[in-house]
Amino acid sequence: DAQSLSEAIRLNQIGFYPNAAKIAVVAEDAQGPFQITTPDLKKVVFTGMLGTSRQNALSGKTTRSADFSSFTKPGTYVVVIPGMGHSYPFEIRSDVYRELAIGAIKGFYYQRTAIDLPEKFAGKWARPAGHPDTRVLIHPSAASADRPTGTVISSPKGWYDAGDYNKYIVNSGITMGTLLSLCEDFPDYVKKLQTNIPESTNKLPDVLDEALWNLRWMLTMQDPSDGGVYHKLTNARFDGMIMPDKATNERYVVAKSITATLDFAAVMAQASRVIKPYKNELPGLADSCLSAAVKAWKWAKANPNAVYNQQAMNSAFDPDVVTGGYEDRTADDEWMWAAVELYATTKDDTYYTAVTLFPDSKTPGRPLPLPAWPQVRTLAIYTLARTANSLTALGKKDLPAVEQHLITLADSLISGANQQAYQTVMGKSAKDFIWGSSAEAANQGIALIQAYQFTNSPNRSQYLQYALVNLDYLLGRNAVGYSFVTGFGDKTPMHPHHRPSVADGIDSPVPGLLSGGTNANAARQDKCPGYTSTIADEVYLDADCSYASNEIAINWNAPLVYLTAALEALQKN
Ligand code: 9MR
Repeated sequence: DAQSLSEAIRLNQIGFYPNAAKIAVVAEDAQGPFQITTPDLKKVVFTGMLGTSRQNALSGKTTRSADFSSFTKPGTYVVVIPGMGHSYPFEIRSDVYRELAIGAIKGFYYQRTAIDLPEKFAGKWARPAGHPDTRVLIHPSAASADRPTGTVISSPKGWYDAGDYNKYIVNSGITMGTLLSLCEDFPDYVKKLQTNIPESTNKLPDVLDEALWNLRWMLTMQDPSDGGVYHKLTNARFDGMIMPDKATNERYVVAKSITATLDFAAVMAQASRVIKPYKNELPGLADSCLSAAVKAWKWAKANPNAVYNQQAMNSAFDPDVVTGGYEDRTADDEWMWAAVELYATTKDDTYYTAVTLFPDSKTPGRPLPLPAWPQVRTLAIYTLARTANSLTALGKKDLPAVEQHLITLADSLISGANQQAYQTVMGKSAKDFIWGSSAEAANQGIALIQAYQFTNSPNRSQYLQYALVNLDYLLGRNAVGYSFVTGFGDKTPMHPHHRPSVADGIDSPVPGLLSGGTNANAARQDKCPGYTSTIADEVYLDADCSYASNEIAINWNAPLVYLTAALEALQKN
């Protein structure tokens, strides 16, 4: 009855902008009228009819939507379907995702290594520092004349990658690229996002301060003698589910790799541009970043075949290292990204001509791939678009191709989205539901925002609308009914695969972290007992052993930060 909560009514559990599309999707067969009421169900403020049915291409199940877009009055409400029940509450408000944007940035603070998180900043999730990383061993795979096996180096700061306690350059690369891009694309808006961190009182936007915590770690991962960058800083094997300060196993840096070194070059080159305005606050840092980037590029030129191969490494060296591999045998995309960032920062054409961007022989006639840790070529295209006005003639002549790439990608994303069971861009294909699918949804949203910002497509306004729709997906309008962000919404992950959240003895997990989300292959990959469905868009389990569907990771949180903050920056009410 109308008095009880119905989990079949799926909607964005945070809410909607007053003038935005507002849709709830009913995941059970239902028809007839629906209402919007106050949370106490006493006052009906809007009445509508459920729409025509849609069939879920992945499960065959029927959905119908309750469209209340024309209701614009700010307030807190629920959707009621007579005879079925009511939804979780949601808000209509002009800056309705502001707290989420701040919370998602703050998520990175909770991932910091090597610093106490006092109550003043961390609230009930206060904890002592873990992993100072001031005594890190050179693993035999990383030995050089200057730094033989067993040499002790200091490589402090940075964020924990995910639910584990290691630090990986490749994954830091795309994460930093995404956060720095937010700072570059919305420089004024990011200043308004105060996250209550130790650096909040300085002149930098908090999200940039947060990114610098990891940037300073990344700088220590470059071998000063040759410019190569170690693939990761890690334990030999994963820690147990214990607090960071209790995890004191030996740490190593392992082999330098081509992907780590090129991702590092891209990040340092972009960072150099982004922090340039803060000369007084960060004396010399922009120059240091650029020279680190150039040095890394030179190493890459001399070592193009240095792919990271953990199995080969383990058969040659001891101890075996069995933590996250971030292995990627093709570096053509990392070359593109590094080349474009170096070119955009230095305006030196030789970086631009070092790679072939147009035509991109790997994606002829196809939409560009969404950014992900092993696939960064599209980050190069975004940067050409965002720096279009300051490029040399050589880059400028390719801007029509850049625009066309962005439009082709965006059009392919919005095509058919309205027919999808949840009317989202996310989930049109079972292929969306990979490990870390929540980041796919967020990166689809970012792609749409890039096309909205940097093209003249007649579909621009739809791009922005559909970016918002993917936030609806992330916050509850999906086949499992979860808002995938810890602490944001009513039905949220309570048991993420996240060591501090498991070990801290506090019921609520650390907030502002994006669960990897639905993953068609999760049951096979993590063998956590309890999965209840094998349908691609339903394989999700809120249990801490379900690391293939319910871990958190910095490369997933970063696109959540970008999407949420960019939507807030762009809203016009
Ligand atoms: O995000 C990574 C995903 O694309 C891979 O399929 C998966 C298995 O290799 O690894 C994921 O990355 C994990 C990393 O290896 C270690 N830290 C946790 C990461 C998130 O699960």
